[in-house]
Amino acid sequence: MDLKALQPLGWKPFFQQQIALDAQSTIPLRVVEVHRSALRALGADGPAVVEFPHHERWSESVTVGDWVLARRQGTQLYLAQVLERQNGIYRKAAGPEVGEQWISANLDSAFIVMGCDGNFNLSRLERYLALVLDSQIEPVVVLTKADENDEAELLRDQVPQACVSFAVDARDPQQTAVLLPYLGEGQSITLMGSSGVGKSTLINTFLGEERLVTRALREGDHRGRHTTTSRQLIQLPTGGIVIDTPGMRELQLPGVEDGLEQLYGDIEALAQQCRFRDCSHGHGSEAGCRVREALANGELDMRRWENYCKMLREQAYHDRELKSHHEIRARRKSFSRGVRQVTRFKQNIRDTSFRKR
Ligand SMILES: Nc1nc2c(ncn2[C@@H]2O[C@H](COP(=O)(O)OP(=O)(O)OP(=O)(O)O)[C@@H](O)[C@H]2O)c(=O)[nH]1
Ligand SMILES: [Mg+2]
Ligand SMILES: [Zn+2]
Repeated sequence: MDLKALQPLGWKPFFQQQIALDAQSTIPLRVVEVHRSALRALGADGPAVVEFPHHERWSESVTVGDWVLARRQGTQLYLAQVLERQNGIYRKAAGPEVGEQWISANLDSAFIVMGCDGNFNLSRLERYLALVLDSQIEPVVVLTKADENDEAELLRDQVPQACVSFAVDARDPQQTAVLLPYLGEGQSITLMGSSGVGKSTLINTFLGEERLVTRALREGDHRGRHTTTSRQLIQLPTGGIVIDTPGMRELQLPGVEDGLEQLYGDIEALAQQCRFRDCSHGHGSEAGCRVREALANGELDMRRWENYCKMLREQAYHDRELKSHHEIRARRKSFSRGVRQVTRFKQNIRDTSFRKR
């Protein structure tokens, strides 16, 4: 098996370790697109179609960017195994379904794409950041349509300091060249963001051709219409591997406590400094509450604080929803951090939201 030939597709020692020495009969492939009964994939010998064995519902356990092992039977390839993911992004399943839905797997970075044309929203950006940081993937904030807003750089100034960010015209290869360091050989990237922000446009610019369908200008701001309808992995001339995704109308967060901790560590520290032991740091908190003090003197931004509280409440709701459906599973990460310490403050916020319902 020529595993070197897989490196441009993002093959790493992490996957290598999972292959048994006697696995000569299976073929490693990277998932490009998942369909109901089969998937499209790329391997050392180019593109391939891999069928799902008919008695199993594979389409739920495999996602774009996964590495799989396939077995040849006659002229067909059949899925034999999905290799453990190094990381992945998933979200709370949309609609009445309870659970989590994988979006993409095995990534080096995630481009969070927002348009400077009115799509830019800091609270939504923080939701995406919490999700991406939680997955231990490097977030890269890409503000598109910089050509439509003279103050694009001012929007960029609002992006949390710790994140790299760029403001570009997604159609202009000279401007998008700043993103090339993320698109080198074997590097995997996903693009996420609302519909119409220019995710597919960016990929076309990287490709140097109009390969992906983008929203026609005459359709204007057609709300609710997604131009890209399914997730797909694409190899770039620069050697990078990008996953295009359909725009999300609403990002429902799964469990992202690690991500929140990374994004709002300063707030959690402030809350811990509060001298009142059972403080909820809410509007009615006693004078002397450390968080209220920071909000009053401008040390802490009210919008950011409220967005953080909102996400914490969602975490509590999501946990209970999963529990009530007996669906709490071991978190599907290879780097489980064990039982996390829940601060008294977080517990308070949870208790408050319990009472509300
Ligand atoms: N002026 C300008 N237009 C842009 C830019 N980026 C994208 N567009 C336009 O915005 C529209 C939407 O772009 P798409 O690439 O289809 O958006 P998308 O994010 O892939 O949308 P979905 O596939 O629905 O999720 C197209 O008409 C693009 O030409 C930009 O940086 N500047
Ligand atoms: Mg698209
Ligand atoms: Zn307090």
